[in-house]
Amino acid sequence: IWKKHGVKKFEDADEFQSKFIQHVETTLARSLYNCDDLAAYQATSQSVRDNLVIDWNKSQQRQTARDSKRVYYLSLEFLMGRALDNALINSQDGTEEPGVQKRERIKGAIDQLGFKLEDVLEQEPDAALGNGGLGRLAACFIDSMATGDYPAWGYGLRYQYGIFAQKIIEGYQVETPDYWLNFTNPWEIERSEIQVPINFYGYVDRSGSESGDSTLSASKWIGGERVIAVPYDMPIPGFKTENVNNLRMWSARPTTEFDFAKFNSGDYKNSVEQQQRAESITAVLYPNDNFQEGKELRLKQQYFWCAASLHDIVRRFKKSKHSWEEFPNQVAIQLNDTHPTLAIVELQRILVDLEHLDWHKAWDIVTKTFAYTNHTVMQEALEKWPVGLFGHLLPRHLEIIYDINWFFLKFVESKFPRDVDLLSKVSIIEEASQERQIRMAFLAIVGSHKVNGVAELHSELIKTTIFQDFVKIYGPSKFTNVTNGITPRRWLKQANPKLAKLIGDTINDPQDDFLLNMSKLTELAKYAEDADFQTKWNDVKQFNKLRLADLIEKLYEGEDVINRDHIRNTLFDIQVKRIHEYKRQQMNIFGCIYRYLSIKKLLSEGVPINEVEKKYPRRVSIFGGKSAPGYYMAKLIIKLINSVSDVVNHDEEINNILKVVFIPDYNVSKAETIIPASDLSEHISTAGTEASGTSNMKFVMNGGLIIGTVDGANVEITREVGEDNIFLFGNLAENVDELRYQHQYHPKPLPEELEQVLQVVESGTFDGDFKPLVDSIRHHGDYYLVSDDFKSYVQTQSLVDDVYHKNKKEWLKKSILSVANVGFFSSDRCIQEYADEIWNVEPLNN
Ligand code: 26Y
Repeated sequence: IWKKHGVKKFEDADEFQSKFIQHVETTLARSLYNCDDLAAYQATSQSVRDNLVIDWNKSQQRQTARDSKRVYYLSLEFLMGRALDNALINSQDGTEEPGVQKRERIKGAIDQLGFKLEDVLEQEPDAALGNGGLGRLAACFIDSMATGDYPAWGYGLRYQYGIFAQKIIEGYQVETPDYWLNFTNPWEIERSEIQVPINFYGYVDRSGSESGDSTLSASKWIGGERVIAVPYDMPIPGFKTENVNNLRMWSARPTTEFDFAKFNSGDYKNSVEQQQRAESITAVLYPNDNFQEGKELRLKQQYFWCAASLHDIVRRFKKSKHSWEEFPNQVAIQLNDTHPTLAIVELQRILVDLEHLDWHKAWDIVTKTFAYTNHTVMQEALEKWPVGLFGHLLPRHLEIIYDINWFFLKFVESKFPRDVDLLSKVSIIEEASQERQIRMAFLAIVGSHKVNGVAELHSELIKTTIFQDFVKIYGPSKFTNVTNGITPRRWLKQANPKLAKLIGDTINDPQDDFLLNMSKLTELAKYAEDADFQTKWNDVKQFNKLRLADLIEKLYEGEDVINRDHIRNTLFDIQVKRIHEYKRQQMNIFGCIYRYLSIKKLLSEGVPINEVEKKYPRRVSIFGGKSAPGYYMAKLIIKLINSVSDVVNHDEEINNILKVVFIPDYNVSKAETIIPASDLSEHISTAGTEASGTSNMKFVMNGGLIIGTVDGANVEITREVGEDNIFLFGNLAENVDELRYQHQYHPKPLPEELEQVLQVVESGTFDGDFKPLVDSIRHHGDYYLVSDDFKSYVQTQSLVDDVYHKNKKEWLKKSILSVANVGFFSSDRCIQEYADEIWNVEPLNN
């Protein structure tokens, strides 16, 4: 009977339409007469989701039946953006008649129903459950794991509020809550039949243990507060495969347990309030990027999520009836930074306290299971938890950490006898500060079998700086590099359909195989100097620049910021990313000010504007990005950009040859419009501070050139695209320490270019008080070395002008060659490296 009534996927436009109408009339309980764009989005999504769920069920059954090793990617952030267009693109399966892709047929079907696909797609709110690079990396990875047919799940938290929405009021950032679940989310499947109890606080009861007071053998943790974890699943479709993976996100709920003590004391109201507090655990994403705060609720989030995920993983493992020794052959767990490090401790607790395994046997299983990815070398971003706070919330876990540390230090001592200095340097417990702190990165290293950085330079840096002692202890083979990547489905096909089409047409690949096999792009190289092809290439860029001009006009409420008449010879210079001193948006805006002053100077000397334009050709400098709400200096940088924008954009004398634009509320869906429009993008961090960067890869994949420092993945981008095709400048990482020392002990006058700029900023030309920003350079050691790199930055910008405006053919050639050689940065390559080098898993073919 089950077979006879089996559900079927819609296959063509006609079947899609009947699904759509069915969802409008039943799921949404509306009629076609009151179906607006939002309802059309909901009905389309429900219909597409039905298809996904059918494949999802098959994939999960297959993964279970094959009993193969599974990968679990633990990340506190998944910056997914929108799901619908991605699902439509990924539904393309290669069986279509040539030239008519599935997405195009759905588009036609929606058209017939009286809607426009573009408008329908715009209805979807971004799933903005992440801050920046780390969260977006997790999103690209699950796309590639699904596409590569890996049996892999993501585990995260279902925050009710994602990263705040940014408003700009009088030039300042103002944060407003992102209640993204306002309308029901068609992409999630609530699994309320699964309820995992999670405990906090309480005490450890060792009265029942055989060895009396030993913490090493099974101990009983009596929790003092209990909440329930309920999973919400999001299907993750692969491209050109029927494989659909799962992203499981936990939500906190109160228990239905009855608190007799409170009830008896007549404290009904309080017992309800305590229950309500449960929900606060998954209420909001912490908006800090690369900066740790040590808040108890954050630790609570981390444990809630690790405990729920491990419970789930262990339950699934137990169903397979393998022995515990088999666990690392069946399960690989990747830790996205130290945020999920508690999972290491929780697995050890499960094995020792609940499953009664011997400590060492358990620890062997744990370390073979976990691997840790580091994303930063900056001290302020490394997680540490005060022992007091930690032990109060998780008393048993603190004991286990002490025991892990004890055995670790014993091992170190046996290898390096009497090196007391070394012991205190590598101890998981830091004793130096007033209060003892748990160093989560050290715990993650000790509990993992592999540690990786995210770009070559960064992976070398962690070995020689923050983790050098661990290289000495474990040897270099525990440390490896996996250079980051991005998914070409979203960042090429979805964001830039015109470029994807031109590429497909040119290399004779109508079914977009290049999106799976990016080495095919190298065929573009032979057209790099072809005049005809260059024209088409340039036309795509112009189209995308107009699309961005429309977005900016909308955000500036009709103000015509970008002059469309000159768009063809206006260079779009873009820096979009989180605002951070180390990313040096301040250097970029100082560069804009310098350019503005230079233009004004020529004009004041009586040089006619058309002559000035020859020296300073048309440029729009575009900024976007959020600052952490409590990051004073970053917020001041945002204000300066907006104040400069105000002055420059309204100065009629300069005749629009320079514009400065701040795009509010930068997010994934805006990135999809912004990135394809860039001629030039800025990746100008102080050398040695940006672990990798991933937007650099996105810009290159869309035919933009880079101005950048020798930092993060810029190094490998240079290797891949060739040093003629990137504008590098500035000091090298190896010189940073020395330069900082010089600033402290032998300060020199600032370079005249920067001196000029700072004086104008100090003079009050731009609205706001920027003293702290200026002082950080003049008087506080210029930690990010703006003064050391400013001159070469300005010079390199003028080189950019020359190539773009005097040798457009050369520029286009660079652009085409860059795309031809960008294939290495596909996250498919990256996931294959993780699978081969770290997880030891194979794709599951149908
Ligand atoms: C401790 C906590 C508050 C915290 C929260 C978020 C710490 C760090 C972060 C986020 C870090 C992050 O996004 N790092 C970025 O990861 C990208 C992916 O590997 C890199 O490309 C990028 O260089 C790095 O800054």
